[in-house]
Amino acid sequence: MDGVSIDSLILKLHDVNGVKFGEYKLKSGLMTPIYIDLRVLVSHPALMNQVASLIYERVQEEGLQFDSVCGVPYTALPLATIICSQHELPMLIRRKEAKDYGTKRLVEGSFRQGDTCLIIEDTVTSGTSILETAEVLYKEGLKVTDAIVLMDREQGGVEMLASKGIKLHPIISISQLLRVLQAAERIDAQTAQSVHEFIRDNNTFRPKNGTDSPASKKLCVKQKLELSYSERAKLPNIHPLASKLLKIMEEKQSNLCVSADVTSSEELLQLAESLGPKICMLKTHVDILEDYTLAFIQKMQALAEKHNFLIFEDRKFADIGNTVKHQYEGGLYQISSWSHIVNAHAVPGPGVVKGLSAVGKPLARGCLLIAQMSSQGSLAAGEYTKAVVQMAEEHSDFVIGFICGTKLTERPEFIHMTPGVQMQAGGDLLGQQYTTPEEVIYSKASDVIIVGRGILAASDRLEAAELYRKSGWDAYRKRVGQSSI
Ligand code: 5BU
Repeated sequence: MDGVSIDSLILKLHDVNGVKFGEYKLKSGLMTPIYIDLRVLVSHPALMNQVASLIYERVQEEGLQFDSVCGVPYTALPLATIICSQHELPMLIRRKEAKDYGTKRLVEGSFRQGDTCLIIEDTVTSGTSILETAEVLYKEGLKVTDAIVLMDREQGGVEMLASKGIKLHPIISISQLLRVLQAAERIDAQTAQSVHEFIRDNNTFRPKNGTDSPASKKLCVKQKLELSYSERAKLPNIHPLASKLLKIMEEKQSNLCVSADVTSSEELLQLAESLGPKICMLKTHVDILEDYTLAFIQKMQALAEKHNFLIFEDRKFADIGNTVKHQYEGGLYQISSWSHIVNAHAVPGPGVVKGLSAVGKPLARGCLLIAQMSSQGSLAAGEYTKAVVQMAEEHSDFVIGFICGTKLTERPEFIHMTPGVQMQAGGDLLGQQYTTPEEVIYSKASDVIIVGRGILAASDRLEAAELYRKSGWDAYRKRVGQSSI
């Protein structure tokens, strides 16, 4: 499925009023700035066919195995019918209410106990409609492992269904929809922003921070409401590099990134060789090295391969797009040629991401936006941080996450990485502030701890790295409910 056909579909859905902006009241009484109503599709047969083809392409891309297909009544019912008819697939119909005569069946069609049924839906908010349909199918002895949805409002449906064992495959995300409509000047930046904010503030899956009682927090953990690193690695919209990182983390049981702030390349290579097995990522400040050479960086890349970690050059780009493009690609260090991940300040506006992306995207690199800093008095806070999150959402084809102190978005595709970590909370004399691995990963729900002097200043660096790895990993397991609390 290519981006062009999705983009054109989004514009057509907007043309036929399938997507509307304004003030709309939801069933729940909540006012929403975006209303998606795909019931209108039945009046547009060409569009209907296009949607059906995209859904079927997705089925093939994912290599889904199933015995029958069921559309969630009513909007997805004709979509399922078209797909099943065109590809000669058996279909099931779920009745909304059992008829009061005859067989009283809730599911029409032939099936065997233990058969797998694929669910198709037009729009997902919380995922409840899909779950309701799945529950009716379960009662009939059917299995449901996957569901495909045309439009995901990104309000927690993917996560909720995953927690119930159903993998949801969205075709269009609301962020993508907003991006395309804004690029085509169908909506302005302010409208896009208000929708982003609404979506962010109305996640149906997890109680909002601060409003949940300790008891409900505990319940969340117990019910394993949070996706594991490996589940997130498989999310349909995830950036390949974020997916790779999450897989490494799970495989090596490590959410530790060592900040290798040393000035000799020999020492850096020694660190990479000895700590390599303990870490998911090695962070560098290449410009503090006194003896940088091409041969050194090649050895570094070989060590990253050997020990399966990613390299993150903490370059903090912060200039106009055209300049950062040169800084990233050229000069003495040619960062883009060896660093899997770089970071950037959002201060210059989206141009900085566009400039970096022009170089990094073709190389399958990724970028972290600095949404918060660990240093005392940092100005990266409040509204600024929110704007950074929005910038990331609008460039999720290159931005894979954030440098931050706490989890900033419920979108599980984004990686949160936190510096300023030591076993003892505290700070240094130049404004650095430290938090513990447990606090960062468990309480603040970040994903990766970045540790420099906590390890570098230890008499036994390997032993210290293992301590941080274990502490970060235990906190993660506790968070996702893989260990007792
Ligand atoms: P420390 O020795 O663990 O304090 O090193 C922290 C590293 O993370 C160091 O390389 C900093 O440049 C880097 N860092 C940080 O400390 N705080 C931030 O907000 C950002 C980066 Br962004």
